[in-house]
Amino acid sequence: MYTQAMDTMGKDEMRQPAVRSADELQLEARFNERIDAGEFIEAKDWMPEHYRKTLVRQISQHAHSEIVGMLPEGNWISRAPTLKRKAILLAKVQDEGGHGLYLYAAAETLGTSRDQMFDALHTGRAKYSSIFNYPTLSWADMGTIGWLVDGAAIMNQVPICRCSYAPYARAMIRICREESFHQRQGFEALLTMMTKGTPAQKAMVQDAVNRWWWPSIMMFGPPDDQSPNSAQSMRWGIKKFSNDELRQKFVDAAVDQAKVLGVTLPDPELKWNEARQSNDFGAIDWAEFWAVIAGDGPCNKERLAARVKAWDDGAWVREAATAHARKHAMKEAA
Ligand code: BYC
Repeated sequence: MYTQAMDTMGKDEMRQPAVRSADELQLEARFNERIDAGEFIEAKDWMPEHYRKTLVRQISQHAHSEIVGMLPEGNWISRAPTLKRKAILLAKVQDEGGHGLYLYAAAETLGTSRDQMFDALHTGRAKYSSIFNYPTLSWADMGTIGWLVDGAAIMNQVPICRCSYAPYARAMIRICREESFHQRQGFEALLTMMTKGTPAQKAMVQDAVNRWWWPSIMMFGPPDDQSPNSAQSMRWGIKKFSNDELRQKFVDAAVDQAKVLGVTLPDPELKWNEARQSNDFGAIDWAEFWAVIAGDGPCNKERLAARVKAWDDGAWVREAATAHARKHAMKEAA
């Protein structure tokens, strides 16, 4: 089961802090004032334990998502249709590895080691984004992941560039620039297939969009009234918008982009609402979402097994690097 968050405390404990001393209450009041004033919190600043744990939970899940997110696309590197597409895909997957590393480094500033985070991932205690538990069945999935999955990621992540924890905010600035390139290359790949492709290629794009649409809008997380972490994370400026607000912004942007591409979004209830100045959309299958994050998605076991194998296969590299560092340190000391 891949269901537990990156915390050592139980959920109730996480949400109801223990009795605190007068000093601690004062520190917390000062911390809240800084948050209210829109100040950034740095790694060495005092912070409530729950704030620290919430950040470790979110940042480590985010880092794992980047690393696991390399797998569905890695599957297509050797089958890219042209050298140009192969080079783009290689660069994109490599960027995602880099994003994972910035994020692990940001989480480490909060006192959790990379080994602890990897252990939580490999033993199924940590979550990663639901979206990466779906299979990539055709080349059009590469373009669709860029367009929809990276598009959803940007919508969610741009506000994090202004989140209250400075090391996370700084990491997100570079990540968002690269994600923006990822989204555009996906859109451009799909546009090429839709404007210059054969009927079979156009059908392949539509099929990919049909399969990725609903999982993409699930990426924003459960509806606000079923999101246990949102209220506190928004209070602390970790989240700037709620899950439903970001989902709505994404749907509105995607509807216009789908028109340019000439694809149909697979939701018969998708319709412009003049009064709300937004698109209404059909009911999301939340049972599917909860099943996927509980470990029962189409590819959960395969993804986790691939990560564990990569870790085990890399043991000799870690040992060699450690031995080299030790030798280097001994030489320096001598
Ligand atoms: N998948 O109270 P809630 C990317 C969990 S993109 C799995 O609303 P929160 C990439 C949630 O963790 C993807 N689990 O939580 C793109 C919580 O469980 P725990 C990564 C999910 O934290 C392209 C429970 O459900 N992006 O990296 O307030 C290529 C209740 O939810 C999901 C980020 O991580 C989900 N979709 O809000 C390569 C962005 N949604 O922890 C890579 C940063 C919810 O209590 N993260 N859950 O056991 C965030 O913005 C927030 O953490 C979320 C969830 C909006 C995702």
